[in-house]
Formats: sequence, structure tokens, C-alpha cells
Amino acid sequence: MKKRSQRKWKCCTILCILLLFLAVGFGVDTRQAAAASPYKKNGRLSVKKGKIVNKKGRPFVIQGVSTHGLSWFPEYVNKRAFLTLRNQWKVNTIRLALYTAEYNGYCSGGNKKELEQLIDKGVRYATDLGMYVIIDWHILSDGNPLTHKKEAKKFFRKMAKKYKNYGNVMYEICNEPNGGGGSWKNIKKYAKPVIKTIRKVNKKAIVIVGTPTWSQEIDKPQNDPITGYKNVAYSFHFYAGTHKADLRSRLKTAAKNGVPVIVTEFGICDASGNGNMNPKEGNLWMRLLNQYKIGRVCWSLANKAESASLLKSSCKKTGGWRTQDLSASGKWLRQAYTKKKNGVNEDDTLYEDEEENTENPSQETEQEYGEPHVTGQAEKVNSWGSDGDWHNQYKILLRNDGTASAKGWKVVLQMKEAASLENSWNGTFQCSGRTVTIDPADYNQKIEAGGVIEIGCIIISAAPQEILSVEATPLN
Ligand code: IDC
Repeated sequence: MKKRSQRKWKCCTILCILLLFLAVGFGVDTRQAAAASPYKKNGRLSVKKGKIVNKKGRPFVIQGVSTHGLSWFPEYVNKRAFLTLRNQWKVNTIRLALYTAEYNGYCSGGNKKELEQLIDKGVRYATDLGMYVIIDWHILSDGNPLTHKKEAKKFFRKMAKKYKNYGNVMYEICNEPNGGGGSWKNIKKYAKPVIKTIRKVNKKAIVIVGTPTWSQEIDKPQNDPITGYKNVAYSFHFYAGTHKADLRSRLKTAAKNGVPVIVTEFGICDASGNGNMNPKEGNLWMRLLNQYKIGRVCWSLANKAESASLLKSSCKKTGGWRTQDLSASGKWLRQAYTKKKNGVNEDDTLYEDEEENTENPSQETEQEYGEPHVTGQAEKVNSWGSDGDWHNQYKILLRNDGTASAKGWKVVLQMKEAASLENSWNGTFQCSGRTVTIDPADYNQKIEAGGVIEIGCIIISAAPQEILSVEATPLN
């Protein structure tokens, strides 16, 4: 009896070991790893003993790409772009650069609502793809962070509230302080109340503080850190065409001294963002970053005709780039980020199996991650009166600015006065009181991503008419 059960156990054990071998042999492990996104694997990041660590307390290397100014190049805030960077460049972090002063900046006449919507899109796409995201208050010509302290507090209060439950969002509160006003004294004077504002609603998110001289003086927080708050890191920026060994040694000293530092901006061109490229110096910088597992975020995802741009200026694609779409900076970066032994999250076998997609992103991937986004705009193009009634002719444009085509759509117009239909085209219209509902005709159900369709109607009313709202919904 005893012998038989012993034999049974032996059989079971052998079977289990065999199964285990088979599983490993067929790569079950790697496939599982490939399926996990950076966030799924690493969770909320925090600062521990001068390092950025994952949920298990192990060092985590931020490997990111920064947008150019959000109001200059809003088109790159799309899910396919982030997906391409994640799957094919091993990017785990997106930095959303919100200029405060330059060109339609948040504090210099930019459309605040639109800019916040762009941030929202960016955060949503990054979150859907399990990536980290840095919301960057991009001071630059306004070198003193105190200049827009009030707006910054208001902005970060709003962001911290909105993204309270997002473990993947980080806040960079002043891109590059510079000039006399951008002193460490002023930075601290600015940072403390801003961090306090964020901490009131968000206890844990990493807050990154810029350093003097365009975020090069990392020795300042080394000697005089901001105290009283956890999960605070400092930024250091370099452009390998300009910045060389002396700055590298400054960064190295800081890293050795346990300063939590993230390179939230770098490039291999001149500090102007243009001029000559120095990939050789770039490689030396990467070696140092890898050695100390320092996070890095490259400037910038754009096709502007300047050397820092990762895309060629002739490239009009906003995602799914192929090698021939990349600038010299772009090619260098993709190579640096995807090199097998670059010291970045070494156990991270993520997405390597998808590398062959680089030149040919599959339809499936686009379908899987794309989303239609349809908006409607109505315009009165004609109006006349007859028999005591008002007749208004409207032109309605439906625009799909999403990342996938809309297979169907529906539009609802709310009118000021009860409406009845005199005539309509390119849609199936129905009036009920003050509501007009529009469905597609059988030939215009689909709106391609980036596409526009036009519909129109003449509406009769007993009093002067107005459209109060247009609500368009894609149906997929
Ligand atoms: C540059 C852009 C350039 C733009 C300029 C605005 O690349 O297209 O005209 O800003 O002033 C930084 C800044 C970053 C700069 C970048 C390159 O943080 O905003 O972008 N740079 O000059 N610090 C060092 C370099």
C-alpha cells in the first residue's frame, strides 16, 4: 500500500518537472513577460535612498521621450505614437512639455482648456498602454520659477486632483530655471509651496524639481536638498554637442552622493536644439546613465527642422514610424534604447518579440489601440422667412480626429425652438420637439481617422431659431 502511493508521488513529481521543462522550453515565461506593460510589471515608482525604484523597491530606469511644446506639435499626442515608442523603442515614459511662456504657452495666451485636454489625452493613452507619464511645467524664457508661481499652484492642484488615483503620473514642476532669478534659493522658494499643494491631494506621486542654469546644477540639491517631503527628485539636462566631461563628472558626483536625479531632457545635438550632432559624446553620457541607472528622457518627438527632432522634417506620419522616417537623432536614440545590454531594467524582456514589427506595424495593433473621436460643428449658411415661419439652412461637419476610423456615428442637435424638417441631405434626420437626431445615410456611415464628412438640412421653426449644442458620437 505504502509502496504504491510512494510510486504515485514519484510519478507525479516526474510529470510536474517534465511539464515545467516543457513550459520553459516553449517560452511560456517570456511570452508572459512580453504581455506585461512597464506599469503592470513595476507599479508605482518612488524615491528610495537616492534611486528611483519600482513597487518591489528595485531600481527602475525611466527611459522616455519628451514631446516638443504641446501647443506646437499636438499631433504627436496619440495612442499609436506612444505604442510605437513603447513596443519598438522600449520607451516606458512619455513627458508632456507644457510651455508656460513661449508660443501659446499656458501662461502667455495659450488656450488653457485645449492644452489641458491634450494633457488629458496624453495621460490617458500612456495609462492605457501601461506607460509612465511626466507632466512638465516647461519654464524656459521665464527663467525664474516664481514668475508664474500662482498659476503653477493652481495648475498642479488641478492635475494632482484629476490624476490622484493614477500611479503612473509624475509632476515636473519647473523645467529649466535660468538667469539670476533662476537661483536655487528661488527654486526652493517656489518648489516648497508647489509640492505642498500637490501633497495635499496626492501623497505619493514623484515630484521632479529643476535645478539652476537650465537644470545643470545638480550639485545644488546635493548640498542643500528640499526637506520635509518624500518622493522628490531633481532634474539634470544635457545636450551632448555642448556638454561634455566636466558636466558628466558633476552628475557622477551627485549620483555617487545619493541625489535622486532624473535626466528629464537630453539630446545629442547642441544645447540650442540644433547644430552639430555628437553621438560619440552621446554614447559616453549613456554609459554613465547606465552605470548609475539614471532615468533619461530624450528631447523631442517632432518633425521640426532642427537636429533635436527625432523625426525627419519630411515625415508627416504621427505614429508607426519606420527607419526611413527617423532623423539622425531618432536613429541614434532607438538604437541606444533597444540595445540588448544597455543596463536598463535588465530583466526586462518586454516586447523584444515584437521587434520585427518595426518596419511593418500590423493592422491588428492599430485596430486594437486606435480610437475614433468624432466632433460636430454646425454653421448656419442661409435663412429666410415665409408665411410667418423661419427657415434656416445648416451645414454640419463631422470630423474624426481620433486614431481609428468610426464605423458609424450619431448626431444630436439641441435647438432653441421646436423644429420641423423641410429638407435634408447626406443623413437620416428626425425632429422631435427641440431635438434633431441624425443617423448616417447608407453611403457615409464610416468616417476614416482624419476624415471629415458634410451633412446638411433646412429646418422650419415658428420663432427665430438657434442651435444650442451639437453632440456627435462615433459608433463602433
Ligand atoms: C527648444 C526647441 C525649439 C524651440 C525652443 C523655444 O527645440 O524648437 O524653438 O525650445 O525656445 C532646452 C529646453 C527646450 C529647448 C531645447 C533645445 O528645455 O525647451 O527646446 N533645450 O534648445 N534646454 C536645453 C535645450
